[in-house]
Amino acid sequence: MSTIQTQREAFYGRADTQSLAPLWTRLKSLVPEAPAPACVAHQWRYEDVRPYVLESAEHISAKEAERRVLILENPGLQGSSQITNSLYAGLQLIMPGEVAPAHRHTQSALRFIIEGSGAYTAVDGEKTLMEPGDFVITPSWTFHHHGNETNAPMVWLDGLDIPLVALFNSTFREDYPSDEAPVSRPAGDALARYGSGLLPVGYQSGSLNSPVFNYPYARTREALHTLTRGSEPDAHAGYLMRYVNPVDGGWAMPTMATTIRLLPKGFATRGYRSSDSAVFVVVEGRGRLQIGDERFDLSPHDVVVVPGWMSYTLHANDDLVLFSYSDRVAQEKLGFFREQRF
Ligand code: 1HN
Repeated sequence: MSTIQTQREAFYGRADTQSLAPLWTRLKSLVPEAPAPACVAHQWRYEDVRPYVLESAEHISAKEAERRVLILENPGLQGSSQITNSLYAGLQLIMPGEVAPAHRHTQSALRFIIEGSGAYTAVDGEKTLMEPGDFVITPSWTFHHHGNETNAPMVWLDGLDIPLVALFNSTFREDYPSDEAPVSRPAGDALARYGSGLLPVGYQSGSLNSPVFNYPYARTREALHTLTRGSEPDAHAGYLMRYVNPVDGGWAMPTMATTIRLLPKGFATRGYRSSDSAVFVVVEGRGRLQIGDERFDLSPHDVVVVPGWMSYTLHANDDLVLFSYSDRVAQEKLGFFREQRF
């Protein structure tokens, strides 16, 4: 080693004793020219993971587990419980007769229903029955529990902002004193009151979240198919819609941006990239997702993570419906969000 380098190394060693470190050896990796996410593109084929999700019921009850979930951990972020740098994902199973006990936490959660019919989640005093394709939100610090009074297992994808909350060290949690928190309003109340193109006169929301907490797929699907008759799909996205807070027109949740899109059979998108890493769930249909040089063949209920700032294209073999969530809403508020169309 040259004298200069030897002297520098010695200096760094002495500086380290004072908890000091040189920026100049790290600057380019601390501040790269463009995002270099540690998260990698990855697919969980539902056909492959479903047996594991169902087997988890042989090993633990929902009550003992509190939440019986297999985490979808990004292979580039092993040991982190993260699917992207800022988000968590898992597949949760609730068997007939089970209750997942009530608790609350500062993390916001979303559910995207994969399989089963009619199990419920209770959020902040209202139950909703869940059907495949429904998008359900659990706002930060609201008590919630889940139950399955049907005779079939129910599986959904959980998306939470755990890494974001951890970054700010603002995690709090509290268990409800009994398994079930009280339910004070009839099922469907929030959807009728806030999600029917109506709002109570004088309504003032004190929340950062949409007051609609279940966006039923029956309505979403009808909307997607109806709008295909009135316009051409966007070249980079297909018929892409976002879940909206009807009170202010913003995203449904403050940290996680959620969308649903339809690509008509035979349609292919042009390349697109954005600074938010996104988690996609195949709702209906088959197709292809090309991320960089990797190609993923999509089937219903598959989950795929697309790292931020990697260009991707989609191709629909059938009418293809995709749900997605990302931290776009947080990036927009902080002024970080960027996108590029090819
Ligand atoms: C949670 O509360 C749920 O309520 C799911 O279903 C997954 C992962 C970590 C922390 C809390 C749920 C969770 C979670």
